[in-house]
Parts: sequence; C-alpha cells; structure tokens
Amino acid sequence: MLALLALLVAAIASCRDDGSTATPSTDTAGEADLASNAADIAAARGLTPDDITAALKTYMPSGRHDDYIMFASGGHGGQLILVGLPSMRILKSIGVFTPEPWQGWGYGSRDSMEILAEGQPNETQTVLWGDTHHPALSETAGDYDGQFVFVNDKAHARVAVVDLRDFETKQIVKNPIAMSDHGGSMVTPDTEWIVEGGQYAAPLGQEYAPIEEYEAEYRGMVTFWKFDRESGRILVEESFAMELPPYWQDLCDAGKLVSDGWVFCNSINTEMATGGIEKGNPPFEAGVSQRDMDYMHIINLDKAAEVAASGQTTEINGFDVIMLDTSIAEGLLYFAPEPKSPHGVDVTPGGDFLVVAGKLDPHVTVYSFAKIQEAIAGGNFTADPYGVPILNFDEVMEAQVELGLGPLHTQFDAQGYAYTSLFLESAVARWALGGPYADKHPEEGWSLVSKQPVQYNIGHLAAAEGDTVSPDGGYLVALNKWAIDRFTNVGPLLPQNFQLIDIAGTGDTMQLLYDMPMGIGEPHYAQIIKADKLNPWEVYPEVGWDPRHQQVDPDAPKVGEERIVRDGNNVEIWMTAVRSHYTPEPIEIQQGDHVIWHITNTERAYDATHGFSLPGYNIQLSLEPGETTTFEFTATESGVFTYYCTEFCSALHLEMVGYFTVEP
Ligand code: RUQ
Ligand code: CUA
Repeated sequence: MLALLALLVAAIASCRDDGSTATPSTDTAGEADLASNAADIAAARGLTPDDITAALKTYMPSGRHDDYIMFASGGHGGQLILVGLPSMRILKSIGVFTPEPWQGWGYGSRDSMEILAEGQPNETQTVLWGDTHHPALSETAGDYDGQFVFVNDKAHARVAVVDLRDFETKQIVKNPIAMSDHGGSMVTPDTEWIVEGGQYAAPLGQEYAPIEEYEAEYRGMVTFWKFDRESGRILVEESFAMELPPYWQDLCDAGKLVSDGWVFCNSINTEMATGGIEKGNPPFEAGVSQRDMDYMHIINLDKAAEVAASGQTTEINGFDVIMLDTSIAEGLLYFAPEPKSPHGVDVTPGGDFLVVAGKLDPHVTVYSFAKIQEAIAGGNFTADPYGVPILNFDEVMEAQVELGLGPLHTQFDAQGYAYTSLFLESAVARWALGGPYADKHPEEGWSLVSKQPVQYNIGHLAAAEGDTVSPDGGYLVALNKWAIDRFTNVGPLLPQNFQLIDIAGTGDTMQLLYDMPMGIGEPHYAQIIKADKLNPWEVYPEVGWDPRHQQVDPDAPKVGEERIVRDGNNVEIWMTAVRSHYTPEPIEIQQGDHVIWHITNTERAYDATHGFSLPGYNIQLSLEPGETTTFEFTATESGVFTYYCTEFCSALHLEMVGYFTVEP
C-alpha cells in the first residue's frame, strides 16, 4: 500500500494547481512531506489503495468544474436533478411538474402558473406533482446537442420541455388520449419527434369502460410529439398517436443511423390480465407473466408520419390517432416475440441491434435490425388477436447473452461493450457486443465480460453519452433503488444510492468510485452529457427579459418609469429591483383590489438574483439578472404585509423590503 501511495503522491506532486501536468518537480522535500502526510491520513482513515485511487478520480479542488453533467429524473418528486461527474455534486433541481419555491416555480409568477395549468389532466382537479421517469436530451445527428431536455410524467402522461439556455421549464403537454405513459421521453436522432409510449391500457381519450370489456374497449398507445427547435415548443397540432392493442407498452427507443425512422417499444401483459384475485383472477404480478413471450413493437415512424399527414386518422379528444386497422393495412406496425417479462429496449450506437432484457430471464436478447427488415419483406407472419403481424423470433434474433438475474436496462461505451443493470443480482454486467463491434474489444462477441456489484437493487444505469451514436465511456452511474446500510440512518424513508463506476478500462477492470445519496427524489433514469456541450446564459441577454418566450417583454418595467396605476378596482404596478432596493417601495391599496404586478431585475452582474416574496398571498418569485416577471392576485386579506427579497443578495439584503398595506 505504501508503494502505491508513493506513486500516487509523485503523480500528484507533478500536477500544478492549474491542473496541467508539469515536468517532475525538483522540490523533493515537499514530495516527501506530502508522501508522509498522505500516508498518515490514509492510515488514520483506514483507506485502502482502491479507496485512494477512487478518491483521486472523483475529488474536485475548489473552483474546478465537472467534466460531465447528469440529468436525472426526480421520480415522484416531479423534477429534474442535475449532478456533476465525477464529483457527484448536486448542481440544481429544476422544477418541472411540481412547484419549486426557490425557483419561484408555481408560486405566483404568471409564466409558471400558466405552464403548470397547461398540463392539467382534467378541469376539476389541480395536479401539482408528476412522476418524472425518462429525461431525454435533444440530439443532432444522434448526438446530444445541449439545447433542450424533455421529461415525461408517468402518472399523468405528460411531457415537459426544458430550455437549456436558462434551464427552465417552458412547456408541459398533456396527452389527450391516455392517463399514463412510460416509454417516454425518447427523441429521434434530430429531435423531430419526441416519443411517448403508453403504459397501462385504458379506453382512449380518458373515457370510461367497465373492466370486463378490457379486450374490446381498452387500448394501448404510442404518441409522437412534433418538436420545433426554432420556437422550442412541441407542436400539438402536428403531433399524432397510434392506437395499439391493450398490452402494457413499456419502454421505447428510437432507431438511429441504419434504423433511423423506426421506433421500438417493448411490452408486458400481452396476457391482457385485469387483476382481481377476489374475482378468481390471477393477481397482476402473476397474471402479467404467464406467457413465455411478449411483443416488441416495431414501428415505422417515417411512414406513420406520412399516413398521419395524409389524414388517415381518427380524432380522439381532439387529437389525431392512427387506428390499429390502418397501421396494420399500411405496414406501420409489426411485433417480434420477446422473452419473459421484457423490460427496456436499447438500440446499439450504430442503430444495427436492439437489446431487450427479460426481467425473469437471465439473458438479454439481441435483435438484428437488418434481419427485422428481411423478415418484414419475407412476409412469414403469424398474427396476434388484433391482427398485428408477428415476425418469427428465430428469423430476427441475433444472439442471446446470459448475464445474470433480473436484467433491466442497457447502455454502451466507445469500446464495443454494453452494460446491463441486473436488478435481482445488484450488479452491472459488462458484456461484449458482436458483429461490427467485435474488433473494438479483445473478447469474443456476444459474451459476458465481467460484473461489478452495486448496493442495492439497481434500476436504470447511465453511461457517459451511453445511448447516443457515439458513446464516450469512462463513467457509468448505477441508479440504485435501495440504500439500506450505505449511509447514516435518517429514518425509515431512505435516500436512493447513485454509485459512480469507472468503466474506462477493458475486461475485468470496472471500479466503484463513489456512493452518492440522492435524498430529493427517486430518479428513474438519467442521461450524462459532456459539460462543454452546454452553453447556458450567465445572465438574461437583455434587461426586461421574458423567459417564457425568450425575448424582451415590451411591457417590462424600466428604470425611471416605475409606477402604480389605478383603474377602478384594478391596480397595476411596474417595479424594478436592484441591490438593495425595490422601486416603488410602499404599495398602498384597498381590500378587494385586483393587483397586477410586474417586476424587472435590472442587474447585469453574474449571479445577482433577487427573490420576491409576499407572505400570506402565496407569492414567491426568483428574478434572475435581467428577468421580468408578472403575477396577479386579488387582495382578499387586509392588513400590513412586508414583501421582501428572499435571496441573500448583498450586505443590505435585509433592507430589500417594502410595505404592502391593504386597507379594509
Ligand atoms: S423503467 S419503472 Cu425506466 Cu425500468 Cu420505469
Ligand atoms: Cu435582493 Cu436580497
């Protein structure tokens, strides 16, 4: 151990503060001090050589930035969580489906209130949470481009758009035909479409039908949201869905390169079980896994888009849907059998193979896209009860690789390896791809290479750019569902455990580097992007910026033009905020007045954010430099209220306050 330490210390000593590697130092006395100090620290803390290399690989000196940013969904916390790699520092949580007071998301600002209202699933309930599952970074030619990130809400079948110029949510669309989703968000290689596959079959259009009519009235679905990069919005009018049999569509992935224009979704419950042990039916957990095979859905998206554009659709709840008969007649949909409770379908970097894991099968099954095309052309089909053509399994299967217990999700690296999470085994399996990937690694194609144990119960995993056409490799994060004994007990609800794994080597060299407790949500999936692909604004481009429309608000309050204008019972306020003052300061109104209040933060300094809170009226804003925000409310409560700045912005932050008096 001491020999290894000495080596490490020599390596450290040859690194300058700016991170560059210099010629070996001649200050040998310094190195000796460092060596003995480091050895003492390691001994006192009981660190092994592996611990020390792991620490050196993840430690970030103050001020140094991370190499990668991970976008993790926050599960039923309803947000997105950004984590830097390799330090595993949380950088931010972005309010998406759930109000977030620090960001002023959902606490009065008109933009956030309107966006949250846009995504309401119905008119009588107000839903203020979501179950974020799969973030999808926008892509250009199959590679992350750092412009947008999308995320779905499984609970309510919604998709949100986040603009990566300011990392704020800009749009939430509610799927008009379904209540739940799962196979989203995934993007096509140029982000023309955002894929949202369904989950629990139900009558389309959120209609009612008794469960006894499941096979006749319940349906699955997949929705293709048209994305317009210019406006940064999903164009609902140009989007469409496909009716599918009432199986439970699970995860989807978009084809790329050779398979560009196709989409693949796995499914479970082709048994069409409806649960109800009380009624003499098998309970869902058994009923859904009776058959040996379910169906991978193979969808010709390019052709489906043409069919939708030609008007061969039915309107359901105002939304264009290609009905199943049309999909079958037009050759838009095929099935391929997939073994035992499949989960996840992941397209290899070249788009040439599809990897499906069977949760109750120790294998992953690899399908060849070329063979799928041949099988479709060959016409040797059987059909499911709804008439969907089923390809012959042996004609489309390329390989099966035995990995271990409970395989779920797969990602890729630059060395021709695939990595699959093993839920039951609590491990990450590294395995060697075959075909054109076989000469990238020393191992035989389609073979298990090694396993890295994780703690515990891994769901998804994310490798650096590991689902793109050019994966980076280097780092992989295991998104573990249970933490059990990894951290200090903080009560019966435990954090999740993100584990950072070094996958830079080959063969049996994966190294566990870091355990990171995730105590602000239950992330399902994450994507990891090279940090230098992100190019967000430091401050908004101009003073008076309207972040929702990414342009100057023509009605933004300006310095010198602050005012309060009364028109009957309506009071409109134009206010500016700058360290450490709001103008105008006292706001005196009458009970029952309707107040429309605009505030511009006129700061141009990096990080000079002001908050604005109006206690008692549920108003809390975050005004980033240059931003204009509007909120409105009726002054139902009389009294004396002090609005104040909630960001500690200056030495005189306490004085950034004003009296808001409401006369009875
Ligand atoms: S999937 S349970 Cu991403 Cu494994 Cu949702
Ligand atoms: Cu502005 Cu505190």
